[in-house]
Amino acid sequence: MNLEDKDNANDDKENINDKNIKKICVIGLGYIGLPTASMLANYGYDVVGVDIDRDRLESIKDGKLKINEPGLVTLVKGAINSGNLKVKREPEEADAYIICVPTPVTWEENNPKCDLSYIYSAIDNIKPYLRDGKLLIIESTIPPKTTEKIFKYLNKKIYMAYCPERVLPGNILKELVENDRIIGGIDKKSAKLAKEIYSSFVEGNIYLTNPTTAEMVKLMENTYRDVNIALANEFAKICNDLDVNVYDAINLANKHPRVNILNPGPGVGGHCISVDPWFMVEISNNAELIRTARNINDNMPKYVCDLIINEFKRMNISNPKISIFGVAYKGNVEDTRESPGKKIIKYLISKGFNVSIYDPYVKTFDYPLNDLEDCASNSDGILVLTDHEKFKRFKERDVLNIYNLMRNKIVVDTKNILNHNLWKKVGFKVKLLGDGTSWREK
Ligand code: SAJ
Repeated sequence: MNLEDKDNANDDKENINDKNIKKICVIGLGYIGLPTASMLANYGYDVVGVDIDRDRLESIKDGKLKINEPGLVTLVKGAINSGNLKVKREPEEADAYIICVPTPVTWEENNPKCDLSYIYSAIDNIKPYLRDGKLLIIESTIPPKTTEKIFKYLNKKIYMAYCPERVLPGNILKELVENDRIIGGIDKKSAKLAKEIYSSFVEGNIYLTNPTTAEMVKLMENTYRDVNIALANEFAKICNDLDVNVYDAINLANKHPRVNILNPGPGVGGHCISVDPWFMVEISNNAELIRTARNINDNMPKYVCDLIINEFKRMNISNPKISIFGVAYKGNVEDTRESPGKKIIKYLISKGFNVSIYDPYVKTFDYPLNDLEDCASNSDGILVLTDHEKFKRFKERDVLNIYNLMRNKIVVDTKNILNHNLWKKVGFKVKLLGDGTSWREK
């Protein structure tokens, strides 16, 4: 249903002038809240960014961000220096409030559930300021119907909208401006007020709808990607049993005008795609394909480990040492949240492997990080888990150096990122996830 068709009693509230939104409070200064708050400040709004984490607030004030996102430091510094962005621990009086806090998945007896505790804590924090005519926007990913539930819970004559974030980590600033936005207003006026804010910096189209449709749209986008990746992963497993290279096959299949298969890998990480589809499973008994896809992707780390374990057994390697290349959840980012690497490392250690880790992009991790030489030294195999540009760009002398440091010379590429001909030329046995031929080469 389009909002234009919707007649809602909430429209009868006191009319506020569209230009009355001058001051905005953004709750949660993470990957989404900080760029959004800074962008709004740079576009002339008086913005108060709120976060419970004191260290994060200090780092923002000092311009030394914990988030490594291209262009973000400059954007934040500009916002702070302009005097339009102030960061604080507590919210304050404003015309509009935008909530950008995390919504992780929790498990209750094997059933997924969206943890809304951060949302409700933010809501309770701003409740005293949510007087008649104020605007409340939620950007965090939430299950369908949540906006309506919160509106009822607040029981106030406010304007409210759901406007899901849609940006890709690594390209946030560009996508924040260029992507289309969906705004689900609790009524027409709410949607229009929210649109007024976003249209200050968004160059894409802004579509208005109701909150439940907007919530569904967000989950559908990420679920579409998760299911597509699960399909690619299943194709990779099938190709592993055949003499077919899954990348050649996907490439050719994608020549069809209506086919667009994504790429396989060691699993799906990050805080979005690997989490959000569970909210569909939570709210509906009909989410069978979605549940299966999630399970396929969640089982990829185990599948990859079993490939390595079997290969090492076949090679009679005792006291194996494996070198993990890449623990970020995806290429060219330092973010390791929900990274498949974590599961893989844990599993291989439990199977008696000595594991060393190299990731030139990651600064802090759950396990010790090594430099390239230490990681490769006396190793029996390299397991590439992330499609970092740096891995693609290894020169012959780098590969030779790695070769000379290692005990056994096998490399398993789960992202099809290495220059295989180069690694083979140097003397490595190269195994590719999704290419059965490579696993049968002795
Ligand atoms: N991956 C594959 N195969 C692929 C593509 C990705 O295995 O072909 C893996 C990646 O390695 C990674 C995971 O999937 O582990 C997720 O990466 P991603 O690049 O697909 O997505 P995110 O999590 O970085 O960002 C996504 C984006 N969603 C969509 O493209 C539908 C982004 O636009 C959203 O704003 C973001 O989630 C979010 O916050 O929801």
